[in-house]
Amino acid sequence: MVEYFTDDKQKLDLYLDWTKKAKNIVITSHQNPDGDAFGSALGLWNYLKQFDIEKVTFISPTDYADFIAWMPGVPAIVVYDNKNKALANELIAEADLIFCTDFSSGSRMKDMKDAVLNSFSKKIIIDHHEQPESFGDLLYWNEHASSTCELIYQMIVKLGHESMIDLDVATCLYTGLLTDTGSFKYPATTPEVHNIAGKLLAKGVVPSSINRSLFDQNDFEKLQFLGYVLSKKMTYLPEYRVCYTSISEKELKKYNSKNGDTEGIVNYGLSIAGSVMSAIFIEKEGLIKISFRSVHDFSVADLARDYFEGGGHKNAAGGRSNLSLEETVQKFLTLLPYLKSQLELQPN
Ligand SMILES: [Mn+2]
Repeated sequence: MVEYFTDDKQKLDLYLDWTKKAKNIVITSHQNPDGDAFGSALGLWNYLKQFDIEKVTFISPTDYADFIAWMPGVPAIVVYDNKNKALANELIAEADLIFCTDFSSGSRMKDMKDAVLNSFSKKIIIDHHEQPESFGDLLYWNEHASSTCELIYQMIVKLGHESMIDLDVATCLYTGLLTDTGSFKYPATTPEVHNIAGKLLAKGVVPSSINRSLFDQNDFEKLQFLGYVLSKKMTYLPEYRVCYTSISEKELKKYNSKNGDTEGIVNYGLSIAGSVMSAIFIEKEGLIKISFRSVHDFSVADLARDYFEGGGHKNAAGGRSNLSLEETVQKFLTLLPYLKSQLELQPN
């Protein structure tokens, strides 16, 4: 099932045919949405709105953080929470087409998973994560793409719909390109990525305002929390070139930390000269959520998959653990001697 249909005219036509015939389309993305999750889902939503389709709804499996709450189309989002669950289930059950963007593993839809997987609707997955599951009818996938937004942009252009990329669509797609490439610095930042970004700027996107909306919306408390974490909670092990951070639920409460406030902290660990891998362990609702980042050829996707029930990309992955926070960190530390030779091998 692993294939691109980017290059398959027949499948692209099939996709367009399904879209045009659909009366009720549901778009969904992954839990704890990031810039690319919202960028791709809302980019698609703003694009599909221009077709003659009765209903197009973006249902987010979980609530979203403030840093993406300004994006075009956000007020129309249905969040799959207790209040909206019944309505969302009805929309999903009635849908004739469901798009899943920026994920390809059912579990990333959290509580919404069963409703989507059990729906008789056709399902199209658009994604760039490694090792996709095959729960969809069409998979528009490329693990080398910088972002799902890049894939959506290419899909729209291949269909000859470039003129339907209005400022709202462009704003959404630019947001995903920007955030998933770490502001155009990760290895997936190809000439094509900059080409697309340029095309989106020509549609009227203003990078300075998108950057400010995304990255300069901290409240003072959040910065103080960051200061606490960096000074008291982060450990660097030069012998392994590894940085790790752990945050307990108690600490999150003490600093009144909101959903999304811990986003990006893991990247500080990679900013240390010589560092190859950074990990953050966060205790939340009795579970330990883990984010990994790495540079060069050291794959945190393998590490997450093999030991922490997760996965992702080579240089950015996530996982989880049912052990306590201390036990999870211990488990991670006991793995390091086995990873040492690979970590040492990486250039500076
Ligand atoms: Mn993505």
